[in-house]
Amino acid sequence: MTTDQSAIQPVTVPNLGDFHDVDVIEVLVKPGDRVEAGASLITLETDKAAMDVPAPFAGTVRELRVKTGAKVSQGDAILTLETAASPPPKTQGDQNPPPAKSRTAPVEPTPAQQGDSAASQQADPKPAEKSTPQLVSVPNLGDFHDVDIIEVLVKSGDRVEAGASLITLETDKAAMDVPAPFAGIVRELRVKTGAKVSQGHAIAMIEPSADPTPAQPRAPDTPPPPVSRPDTPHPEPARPSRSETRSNPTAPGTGRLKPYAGPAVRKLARELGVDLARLSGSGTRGRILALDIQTYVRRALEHTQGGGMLPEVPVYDYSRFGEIERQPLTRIQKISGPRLVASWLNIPHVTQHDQIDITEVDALRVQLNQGEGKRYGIKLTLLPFVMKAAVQALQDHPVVNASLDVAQHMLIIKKYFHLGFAVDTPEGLVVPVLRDVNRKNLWTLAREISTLADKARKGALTASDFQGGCFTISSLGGIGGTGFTPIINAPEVAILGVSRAELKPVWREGRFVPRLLLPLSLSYDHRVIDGARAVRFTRTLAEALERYDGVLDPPD
Ligand code: CAO
Repeated sequence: MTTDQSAIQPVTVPNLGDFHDVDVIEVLVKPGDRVEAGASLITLETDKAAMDVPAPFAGTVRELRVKTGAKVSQGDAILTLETAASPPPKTQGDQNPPPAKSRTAPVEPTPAQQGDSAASQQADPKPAEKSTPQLVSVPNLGDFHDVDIIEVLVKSGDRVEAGASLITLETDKAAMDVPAPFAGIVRELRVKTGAKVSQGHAIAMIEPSADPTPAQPRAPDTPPPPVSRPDTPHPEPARPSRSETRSNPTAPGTGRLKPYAGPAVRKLARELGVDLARLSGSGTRGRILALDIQTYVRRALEHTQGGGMLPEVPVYDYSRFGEIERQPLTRIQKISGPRLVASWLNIPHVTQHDQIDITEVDALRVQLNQGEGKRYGIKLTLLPFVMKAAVQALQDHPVVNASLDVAQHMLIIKKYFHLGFAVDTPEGLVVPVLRDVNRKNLWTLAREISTLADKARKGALTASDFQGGCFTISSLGGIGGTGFTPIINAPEVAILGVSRAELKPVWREGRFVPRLLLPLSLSYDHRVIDGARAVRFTRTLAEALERYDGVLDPPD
């Protein structure tokens, strides 16, 4: 649907010189996108070069007629552009616009047309003078002057093919390469990274080669197309039109490694401080795409958050010292590893050890197991008792039932009591969450612990089973040990480690008496909890177990 002020124009593939059936490696726009004149629409690639096809005029993309992976030749439909009707689109050589092409497609300048302009700005590669160095200068840059050179891609002595990028220029709107207008050897460089150049500025003296590489995507007898449409009145393409030599692994002719990426991608890399040489491109023939940079940055961040800024632990070839077996980490280990590292590195951990006299409460536990336990078919271990006591301590010390919002300088205190508990599974450690422990009695807790632990060992826990925890208990008492340093299950602020209860002689009223002592290890976030609070917390927990009446109280 068009208004009388607008028209829908087809845009087709321009003259590609000797090339036919060229791969479309990227479609850069979609229906509905508004594009400026000169904005790249698609990227084409031969085995020697990649080039963007620019929008011949500003407009809104209405219908796409190509797909990534398609092969196109001159005249093939790319898309239709709806444009405000009146002004004819600017074309190459806009100072003298060819009237016949003003509004009909193909209206974009062909590479040959573009090259004409470039040729006028650059050396004329006269074969007869191939041994005489020719001056190559900056082509027409449209409205741009004093443009930054952000990269000099060749050095004196380099052999370059026609179309190989010599320098990369960058304005605040676009990045563009200046290609070699002919093949040859760089005899003298006349620019440096950081310099500012305008049209006509000398770039290099290049001695034309006796054996120019013919297979460049350019029209015969013209230099490769300029990198950005020099006469585009508003050269603000998101991805500027350009021609680019393929440069992976080696930029043709330059004899040096140069990442294979377009100027827009290179610009993005520069902005993010990414060294493109470290990336492998996922595009056709290894071309580096913006997505590759995003993925690289994301991984780098994850790595950093996981300790990447620390000196790395070396990995040796251990087989030099004896027989080894390589065992892949389990899925759970792969997930939990970075989280443990994040917690360990981000939280200043302190571990407070204590021991609790559970002689009476354990006797009660045995008694309950022999009575109701048998009737219900449930066996009480110490864990549900510890959970109930932990809730009492959390209620008395709310800062322990909290999470820290570092950015907002806030402590978020939770009024609910969902406790995580570590379960040892063949695949690794998992921490399901038992909800509303304050509202459940010992038997319910024992049953739910058993159900969740079974689920965990079968790998059947769902996402909701892991969510919402306030405080974690890691009980190794069934296995042994006298104390350990549990790692806080961030973003919680404390974790309680429980070791094996042991019968020990305790001095009481002038004599040693045998008492069952349960070792506890509370690791806490020292930004939130100080040592006195931590000891008070474990003391409250101890008293709740020692008095055990509270533990058996009916649920809240
Ligand atoms: N002291 C002495 N005995 C203890 C005890 C303690 N602190 N805790 C448990 N026991 C006893 C139990 O009473 C039970 O005895 P019986 O076999 O005589 O009945 C036995 O040890 C085994 O208990 P359990 O471990 O099966 O049950 P639980 O409720 O104590 O624990 C669960 C359940 C799921 C937490 C536990 O099985 C588990 O997986 N623990 C591992 C946690 C872990 O790996 N933490 C590491 C974190 S840091 O890497």
